[in-house]
Amino acid sequence: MSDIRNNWTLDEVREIYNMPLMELAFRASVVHREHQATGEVQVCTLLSIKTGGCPEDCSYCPQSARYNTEIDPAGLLPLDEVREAAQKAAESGSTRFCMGAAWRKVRNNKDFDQVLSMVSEVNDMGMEVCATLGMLTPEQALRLKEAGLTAYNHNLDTSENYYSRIITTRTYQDRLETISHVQKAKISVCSGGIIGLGEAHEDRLNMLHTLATLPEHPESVPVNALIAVEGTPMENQKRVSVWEMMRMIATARILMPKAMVRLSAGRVEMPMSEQALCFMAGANSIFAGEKLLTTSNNDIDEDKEMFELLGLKPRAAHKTKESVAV
Ligand code: SAM
Ligand code: DTB
Ligand code: SF4
Repeated sequence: MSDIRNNWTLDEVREIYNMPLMELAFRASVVHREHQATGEVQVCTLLSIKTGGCPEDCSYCPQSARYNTEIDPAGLLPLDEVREAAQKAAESGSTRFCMGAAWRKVRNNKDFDQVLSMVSEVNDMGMEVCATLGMLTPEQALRLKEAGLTAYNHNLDTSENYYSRIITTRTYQDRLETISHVQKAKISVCSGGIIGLGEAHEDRLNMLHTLATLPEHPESVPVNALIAVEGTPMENQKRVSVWEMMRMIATARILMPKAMVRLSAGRVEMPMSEQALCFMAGANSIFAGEKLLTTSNNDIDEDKEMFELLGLKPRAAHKTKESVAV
């Protein structure tokens, strides 16, 4: 049985990442069998609870106020709409509901109180609850935990070296600090990145090295392929290939055997055969539902058909007793 290690060296990560692809995928598959329920895929649904108008300059993001994209900025959604969306997601088989806000950081105001109510309502429905709201203080992380938050998404996005080429309004260290606050509050960390931003292979493997040497591995690792949105500085980037996605997913699986590795943004562009290759390489989670945050996602019926065809089944919600409402 392969060990869970937090002391991977960069050389080891590089060696794994650069293996011949078929060998890499096979090894990842072996690790997957040892540590995960094969055939089970976690199905998550996203909802943008506050859209657009973000002060940050993340060059991939259609929600940054600095770029001219087709997003209509909108304030925080009312609780009713969130409840309805979560109900619908649960009915269609999702077990994790993830709420995203286009904020730089959380502020202690009425909006945050309302987000806490959203978290607690979704938790009461028996779903795993995730949020992605930007930077958090240790106290805010504790309040989210108390409200029943299962996981917090905060992506590293790329390597420390390449970070300032993509985002200038915050640092890698800011990102790592929020992740640490989340871990200290005993909330599961969801953290991964995006490929296709013009980064080198060395940046990709450096990011995976950072994730795999955190004090605790993230509970989930989303691997996003850039969605090149018109109006953003990344609009002309070339689409990443399935081979690049497989390499990221398989390396993440080997480095972090217990993590849910999520085939995230970019899935909408992939035929079933390409998605199957990603599952074989160790992916075991997806975002389902009409939309990601602002961009369109795979058709729900096609996803159902794919699960049947590949013999996959949705994973049940995994919740600790104390976070399940009675
Ligand atoms: N504002 C918060 C933050 O940045 O942490 C939460 C929302 S933000 C939209 C969440 C994540 O979505 C980003 O970290 C990034 O990884 C991903 N994302 C945003 N735009 C994307 C795009 N065009 N293609 C792929 N992933 C994207
Ligand atoms: C993640 O890693 N990918 C999701 C979720 N975490 C928040 C977001 C993808 C966003 C894609 C662009 C959009 O729909 O706006
Ligand atoms: Fe804002 Fe998050 Fe988009 Fe960056 S990724 S612009 S912080 S919403």
